[in-house]
Amino acid sequence: MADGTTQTAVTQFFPGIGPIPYEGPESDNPLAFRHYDKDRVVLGKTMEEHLRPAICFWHTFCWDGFDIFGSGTFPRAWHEGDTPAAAAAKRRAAAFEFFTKMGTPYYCFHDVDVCEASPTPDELSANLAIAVDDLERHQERTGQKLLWGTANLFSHPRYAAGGLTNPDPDVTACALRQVRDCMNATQRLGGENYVLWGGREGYDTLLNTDLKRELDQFGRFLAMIVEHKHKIGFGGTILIEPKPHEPMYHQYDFDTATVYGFLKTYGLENEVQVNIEPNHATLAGHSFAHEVATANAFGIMGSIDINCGNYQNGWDTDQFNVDTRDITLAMYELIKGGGFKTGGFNFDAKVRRQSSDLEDLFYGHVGGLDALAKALLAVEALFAHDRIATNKAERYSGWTGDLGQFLLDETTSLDAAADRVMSDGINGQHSSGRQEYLENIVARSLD
Ligand SMILES: [Mn+2]
Repeated sequence: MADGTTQTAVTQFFPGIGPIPYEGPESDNPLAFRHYDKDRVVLGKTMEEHLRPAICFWHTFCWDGFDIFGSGTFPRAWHEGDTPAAAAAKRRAAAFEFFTKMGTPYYCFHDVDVCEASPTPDELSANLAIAVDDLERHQERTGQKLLWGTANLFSHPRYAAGGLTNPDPDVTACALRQVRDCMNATQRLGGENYVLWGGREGYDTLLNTDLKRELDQFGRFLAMIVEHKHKIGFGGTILIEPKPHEPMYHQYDFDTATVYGFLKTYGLENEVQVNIEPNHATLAGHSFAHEVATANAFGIMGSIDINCGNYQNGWDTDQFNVDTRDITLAMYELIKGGGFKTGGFNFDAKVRRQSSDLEDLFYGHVGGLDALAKALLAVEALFAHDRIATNKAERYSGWTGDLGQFLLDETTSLDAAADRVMSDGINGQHSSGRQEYLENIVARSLD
């Protein structure tokens, strides 16, 4: 296969594995969906329309299983090629074969995932342009769509101290060029969002870091990126992905609330939303549902990188999330908030290093998508008699009454509020939060 050409054989990389069918909850076929029936209508939309599932390039098609203690464990045909460019073309072809067999509608990529290693900015621009031509052909051939693209501003050694927050403007200029090229590529491929994950936008020690300057420069360059979006007429949503630490000791996009404060400070809260990741929520000491509810509260709920971490040590292990109860709690908040608009569930998840068979890639994604579908069905069941909402309405009902309205009135002073205690004979009686009752309702929705 020549460089940059489109793979024509349909089953070169995953021989013997056909399209993944929906077989229903009684099926014990490990290569079939038990809950994800993409055309099934749930709460007014199909499962596919609610979940908008996407598969990522990096974990499944770029990573060869290496970790800091050992080399790659995955023998993949698409990691080999006569030239690096030929291997990159194989990687793209293998990815689209996988996407098609999974029957999912979207994919996601970093610029460096889809082309060969490119040491200089000029080489990356040229190689990305060839890759984008090929991605466009694969999209036309398969009907796959791009959920989002992103520039990798953390792997190249020049980004050791960050991209947009680097102390050296030479490095930041390289980062801005990568973002410009990757946003233009995302627009050309019909991408519905553009993501910024600031993995190295942060610091290891304040002894060498001017924190205020770095935050101001992050705000300045994010505004520049937003301006470019409008200049080229890119209709997608710009997303920031919160993460508290790793690889840096402290990262500026700590969690959704921190990102909102940052956006508000630099006047970008109506231009940028968040791409939430459950594993990053865990690292920040939050639950997945907390991050979704917080994003809804601030009006910046954009998209989700679905995965989970290791519950014993909290590491960012990017595992496939099959914890239907945890997902249901977040899905309830997501659907209550109106669900995705341009976002979706991107499987930012990887099989374990010992899971080296081609089938393991399918098992991971099938289980992950079935867990999302089961959670969506659980939310449908919860909504049928929404006792969670009824309980909340009762719990807060005092605020619609006389005292609640009096306290909330902007003309009410602290003295006047305090005096109501004596004049009304109030003693602040506690009433039950009914947590166990509510947890049982969620548990039963999963029966
Ligand atoms: Mn992660």
